[in-house]
Amino acid sequence: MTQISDFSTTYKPTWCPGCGNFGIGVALRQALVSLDIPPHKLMAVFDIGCNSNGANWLRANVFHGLHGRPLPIGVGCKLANPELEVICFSGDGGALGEGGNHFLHTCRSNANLTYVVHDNQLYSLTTGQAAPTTDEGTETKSTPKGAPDRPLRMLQIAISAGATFVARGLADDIPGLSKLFEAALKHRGFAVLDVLQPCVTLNHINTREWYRAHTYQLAADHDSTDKAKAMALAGEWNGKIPLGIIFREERPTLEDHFSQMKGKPLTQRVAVRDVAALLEQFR
Ligand SMILES: Cc1ncc(C[n+]2csc(CCOP(=O)(O)OP(=O)(O)O)c2C)c(N)n1
Ligand code: SF4
Repeated sequence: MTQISDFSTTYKPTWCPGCGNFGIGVALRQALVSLDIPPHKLMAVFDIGCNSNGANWLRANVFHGLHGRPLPIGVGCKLANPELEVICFSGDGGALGEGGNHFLHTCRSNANLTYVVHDNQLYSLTTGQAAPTTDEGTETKSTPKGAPDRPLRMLQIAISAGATFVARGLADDIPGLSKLFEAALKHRGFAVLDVLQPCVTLNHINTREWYRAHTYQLAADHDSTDKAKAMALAGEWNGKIPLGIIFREERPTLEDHFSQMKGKPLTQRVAVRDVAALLEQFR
């Protein structure tokens, strides 16, 4: 049986004390244990950002890539070896700014992987510029007179572009978030999980108290197959923000369209090459 300690490395996270990224990391590990997914079966693809500095803290197959680009890397990993559980991680800046195009097209393709967006309403690693999620009028380091643009509603975009599992959780609600992780990992298709994450150092508006006061849990009888209702819920922000599984549907995944994906994973069909000499050139 997989245990939490299986995912431990010798590194300590570099996050500020109280950062919401800690809760996301713990909830993820709990879900992996509960689903008995061991480190060697997990492919974790990280963006660039505070969120993705968690790469050093997770023992698994880990790729720490370019800003905004974890999705195409994750799709490639899944196509090469569908036996891996692929999870990609971004901040809201990486997901909707630098990686916005990849987000749209991964939704369309319904690639069979999970996307976790650490949503703190800012570009945090670069010390607090406005992100595509920042509310209009918010004063930030890059918008001292107030953000001029409208925020993007990530989950509405996800539903309209074709994602087949769309949910939102709170970084501070570890038991609830862990259950959402489990549901997302069990889903066959592109699962988008928006996690509201306090950035205690830079975001003094969307604090953990603010998130608690401005969110509500969807009712147990919420019909997540009702697309029109889901679109309306995914657009709620300026009153109360819904948490839970907002939308879910089943449709063929990207891999289902490729006949060459049938049978053994590609990684087991190609001759294993020793890449040590190649890697040596980049040292
Ligand atoms: C293509 C590219 N653009 C910009 C940067 C600079 N950059 C690095 S991290 C970062 C902010 C990341 O913010 P977000 O994705 O929201 O993650 P957070 O730090 O908030 O977790 C930026 C703009 C970069 N590394 N690469
Ligand atoms: S700056 Fe914000 S997001 Fe980054 S580690 Fe600190 S609290 Fe977390």
